Amino acid sequence: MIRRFNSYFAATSVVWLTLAISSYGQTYMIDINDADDPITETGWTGLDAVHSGSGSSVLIDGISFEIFSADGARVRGGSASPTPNALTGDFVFDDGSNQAVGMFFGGAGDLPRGVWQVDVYIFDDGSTIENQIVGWRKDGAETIIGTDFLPDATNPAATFEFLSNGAAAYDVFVRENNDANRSRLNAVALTYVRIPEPSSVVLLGALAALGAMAFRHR
Ligand SMILES: [Ca+2]
Ligand SMILES: [Ca+2]
Ligand SMILES: [Ca+2]
Ligand SMILES: [Ca+2]
Repeated sequence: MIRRFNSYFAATSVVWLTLAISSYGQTYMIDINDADDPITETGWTGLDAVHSGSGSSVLIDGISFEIFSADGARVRGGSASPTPNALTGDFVFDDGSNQAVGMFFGGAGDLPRGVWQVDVYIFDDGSTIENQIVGWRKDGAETIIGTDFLPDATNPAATFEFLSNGAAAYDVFVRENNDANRSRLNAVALTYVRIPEPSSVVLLGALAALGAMAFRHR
């Protein structure tokens, strides 16, 4: 009876680990473009956002990465010579006091359980945008990472991690925090960086069960 339980436990644990490990290192690199004049950075997936309005999206691995609360999208310098480059030269924006722009990481349960790293690109070569609030939401509940992230022409303006429980809906947002009243979101990289903590328990259990099976088969 115990042996049967161990075999079952090992088999299910190995399946679970395979699923977890297959997701490990997965990166979604999304370059937000202006749909009227799109240019996508090499190696990135383009999200062509409407020039005026909100709600544009791109579907990857069944996850809909969707822009929310944007006034629209712009490309500085045009697609032929975006400034400063094809990644941060284009963006979605929302102007006005306390306005925010963000990106949904799919709907409820779409983002696999685990620790995810988010790289947020914020820049506008055509206007002064100053410091920004950056945060993420779980089913609409905000967690603020910081309130004074500065725009950066080439590197992520903010990088942070959050834990997905595999059931809720998650998103990232950028909100203006200065007198310029301008929020910008140029690109987002989302990377599965760690197997969830409980997996170490599962792993030990699987190894113990496999060890028992090996011992039994000698
Ligand atoms: Ca972009
Ligand atoms: Ca682009
Ligand atoms: Ca607005
Ligand atoms: Ca303001």
